[in-house]
Order: sequence, then structure tokens, then C-alpha cells
Amino acid sequence: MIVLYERTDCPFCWKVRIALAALGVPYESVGTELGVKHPQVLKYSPTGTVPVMQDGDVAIWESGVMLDYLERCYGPGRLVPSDPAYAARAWSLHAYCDKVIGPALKGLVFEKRSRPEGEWDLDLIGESAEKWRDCQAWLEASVGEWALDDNALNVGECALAARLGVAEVYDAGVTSEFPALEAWYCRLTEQPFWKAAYPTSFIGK
Ligand SMILES: N[C@@H](CCC(=O)N[C@@H](CS)C(=O)NCC(=O)O)C(=O)O
Repeated sequence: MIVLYERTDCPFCWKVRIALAALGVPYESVGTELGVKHPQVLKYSPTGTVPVMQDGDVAIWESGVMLDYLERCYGPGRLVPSDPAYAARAWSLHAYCDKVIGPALKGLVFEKRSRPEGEWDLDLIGESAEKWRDCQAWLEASVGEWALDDNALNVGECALAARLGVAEVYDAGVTSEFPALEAWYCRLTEQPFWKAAYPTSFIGK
């Protein structure tokens, strides 16, 4: 069985759990703590980051590679559309989530996560919220290019779902200012895989 070394609130880990749940692949989750490196993570990840996924002899330390592997082994054509142009759009959305949305949300999430409310740096949070708003405008304008099919979830959507989920927990969820994006997120959160992959550390927040 697949073993996933992860922190449940990490968006890279959440993305992989969403893919696993959407494909219906069973796995064992091994939780790691913030700042504490699990021996298997140190063994397999040259960056020391989570997630790390082990499937028999195969160990993978980069979340995008995990999605590619899962697609090839457990769901050909399900996470990556067969049409090359659509596949490129799905992977581009995946890159946008990791390279643009992640850094945009970082200030807001890290500040709120690491300090009591009275000590928050509101300027930092405001700057981060502004960048996040720009991302949502970009997503709103491009939703028709990457939301390919109501019944299928592509690699980019797995990554985006986790990012929107994190934003929501830190009171920066998508609003009706971006109706197409909001509708996409609402549809997504009604799917069984959403509940199955939801971070245990966020339940009740
Ligand atoms: N590019 C990596 C990024 C993974 C990453 O940055 N993970 C963070 C958690 S969100 C991490 O492990 N940070 C170090 C730590 O928590 O000790 C991937 O996609 O897997």
C-alpha cells in the first residue's frame, strides 16, 4: 500500500491526498510535525520536505512528480487530460498554484498561524491579501481554460483545491467577487473526495 509522509495542513500534501482520494487509491498517512524531520523523509527527500510518497520500491519527494506517478499507475487519462493542449493548461495551473499562489498567500498564512491575533503584522497580511486578490482575478479570468469537465479533476485543480482550502481556513476564502471561481470551489467541496482528503488539523476551525 502507498505510504504518504505528510503534514495534513501542508498544501503540497493536501494536493496529493486529493488526487489519491479522487482516484480512489488507498494509502496510509504517516503524520510529521512542523520542524521535525521523519527518518523516512530524511532518507528519501534531498530537500527534507513533505510530502514523501512510498509505493513499494518507488519513493518520490516532489508533489508534482507524485501526481504524475499516480496518474500513470492508477488513473491514466484521469488527472492529466489526453489532449496535449489541455494537459499543458492543467500543468500550467499546477505550476501557478505552487509558484504564484503559494508565495502570495505565504505572508497571510504564516503570520496568522504563528502568532496570536493581537501580534499580527497587519501590513504584511494586507500585502499578502492584495497579492492573493490578484491571483483570484487571474483564476477568474482563466477558469474556462482549466476547468475542463465537471466530473474530472486535473492535476492543476488538485493543487488549486488545496490552496483555496488553506485560504478559507485563514479567512481569505474566495468570495462572490469572483463568481466563476467561487462556483468552481463550491462544486468541488461537494465531492466525496473533498471530505476524504480534508486536513484533520483543520477540522473544527
Ligand atoms: N516542492 C515541494 C515543496 C514541499 C514543501 O515545501 N513542503 C513544506 C511543507 S508545506 C515542508 O516540508 N517544509 C519543511 C518542514 O515542514 O519541515 C513539493 O511540491 O513537494
